[in-house]
Amino acid sequence: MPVTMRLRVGAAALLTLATLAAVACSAPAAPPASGTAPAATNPAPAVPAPSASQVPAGAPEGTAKVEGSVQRISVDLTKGYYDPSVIHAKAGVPLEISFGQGSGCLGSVLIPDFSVNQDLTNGGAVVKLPAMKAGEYSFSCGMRMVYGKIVVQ
Ligand SMILES: [Cu+2]
Repeated sequence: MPVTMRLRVGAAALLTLATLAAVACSAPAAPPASGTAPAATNPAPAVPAPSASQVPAGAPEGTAKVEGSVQRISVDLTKGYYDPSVIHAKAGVPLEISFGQGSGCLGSVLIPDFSVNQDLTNGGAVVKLPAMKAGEYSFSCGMRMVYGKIVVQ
């Protein structure tokens, strides 16, 4: 019996830690149980739209520049999000994205469709993607908290 007790206490402590971690990660979680909502950094829109692509509306956009047989674009991370967050690119042309230095939350970038998991903490990195078909390809920070997408046309 005492073992069971200890396990229960341990599980409760883990749950508390998980809750704290979720709050620290700032992703909008379950609505607060009681009336007073915690102060949010950004006032949340009245109707949050959970969509496949989690790039916020009005996020900065940019278009990759075709240079010979590749297209290139630079993405700045110094503001705590991807600038641009929406990258417009041409189908059928390899794309090189030059991600700037990232730290903390933005210390790595994931592009699941191309199995990219790139560290950005040593001055950033150039991620080379193959020629793509038309479509949308999302990318995010390592914790999947900050999102961007590549829109290929
Ligand atoms: Cu993150």
